[in-house]
Amino acid sequence: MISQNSLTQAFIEKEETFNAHNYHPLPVVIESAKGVMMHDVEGKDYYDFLSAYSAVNQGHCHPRLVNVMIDQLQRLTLTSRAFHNDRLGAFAQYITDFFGYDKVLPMNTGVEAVETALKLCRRWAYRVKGLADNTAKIIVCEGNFHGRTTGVISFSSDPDSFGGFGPYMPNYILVPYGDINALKEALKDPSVAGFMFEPIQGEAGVVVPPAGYINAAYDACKAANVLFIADEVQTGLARTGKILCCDHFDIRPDIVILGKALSGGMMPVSAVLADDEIMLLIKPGEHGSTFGGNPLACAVAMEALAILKDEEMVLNASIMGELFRDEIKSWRHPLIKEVRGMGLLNAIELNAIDANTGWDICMLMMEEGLLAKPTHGDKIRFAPPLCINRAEMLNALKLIRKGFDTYWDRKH
Ligand code: IF1
Repeated sequence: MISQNSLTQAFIEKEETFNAHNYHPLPVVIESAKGVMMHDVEGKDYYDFLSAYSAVNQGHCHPRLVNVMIDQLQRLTLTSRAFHNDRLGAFAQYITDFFGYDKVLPMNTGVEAVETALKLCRRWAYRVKGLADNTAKIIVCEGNFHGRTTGVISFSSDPDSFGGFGPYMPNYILVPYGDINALKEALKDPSVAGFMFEPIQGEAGVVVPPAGYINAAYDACKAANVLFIADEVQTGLARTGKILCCDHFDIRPDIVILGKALSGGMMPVSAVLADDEIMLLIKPGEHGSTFGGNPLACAVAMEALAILKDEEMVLNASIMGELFRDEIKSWRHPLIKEVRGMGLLNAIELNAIDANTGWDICMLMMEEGLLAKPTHGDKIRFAPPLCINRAEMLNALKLIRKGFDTYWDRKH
């Protein structure tokens, strides 16, 4: 008889022996998943309240995505962009119509799409705004997370992201997130070409900007002839109760960055959306990637977008998110300082007892059968797949409550 968890330990030890130690995962080994549920190697079930950081909005292994991929896999997966393929045009038409932009530039990971947006912004600065070459500046926000390339960490304010990886890319200006006066001051610099932001800062702990900030920021950028660049890699695709988080503010960004759930968590698919005035500034041979816009990615992305609409995930995210926040507020739990978020992108800010409070509560919720992860110690992010139904949400809330109560009882 294998002892409890020895299977888990064996998998973890193998991973630690042969894989880089660039993460600190919860001690659980997942072997399958479906919808909102994940199953570990010990045969235990868990509610997934991370959704692979909002990459699995449609639910794990959605059958429509599996079927579309199996079909495409047996026909064509990759041509590179050296040749046309029969899926890219259909995808480009579908996604530009879906979001209302002239053009899309498909990439793979979120950070590649972020880098693409930054290159488009600089190209626009020199060819349209008229800045001298190599002078363009881009404003970003403190607490940002836009990915982990050396270019993108150059403007991170998190030492864990940028420490020990210098030297850094110049000409980024950091302003406090949500501070409209600081943004307006930075916009006085005539070399500024763009402002890139997350409509809600995910990694920072689901930081929702003050009321009016996004609209005021948009107006200030337009007045300064500066591009408004929304990184919706995590907040987009119905996660916050709108198809794009910027839709809450009736704002149409100049550039939209998408990733993660664009494939429903099946494979890396990302994209940049913009109108012709910006997108056509990149000419043939000036940007791209081996897998960007590959037929398999195009097929799965069209289906992933269609599922969001067909299964009314925008509405469900809004309704289930409100249920989540209302229930948690009703607890008036001593460990909970605040619950915040939009749609199904939420976080609990803790009245932490020590540096491990977030982790320890996540460990206890894991024992109850729910997986979530702390961010920056005193916040726990809760982001289940957008297919979660009322019964599942109420069950999950019971498990969250048990985790919090057990922690509190052990500390008192
Ligand atoms: C990790 C964080 C979340 C993102 C936004 C671009 C990207 C991300 C708003 C880059 C990626 C992921 C990366 C992953 C964990 C996760 C994360 F904790 F790192 F910060 F979600 F908050 N813009 N976020 O959130 O997309 O290149 O990863 O496809 O690196 O640990 P990517």
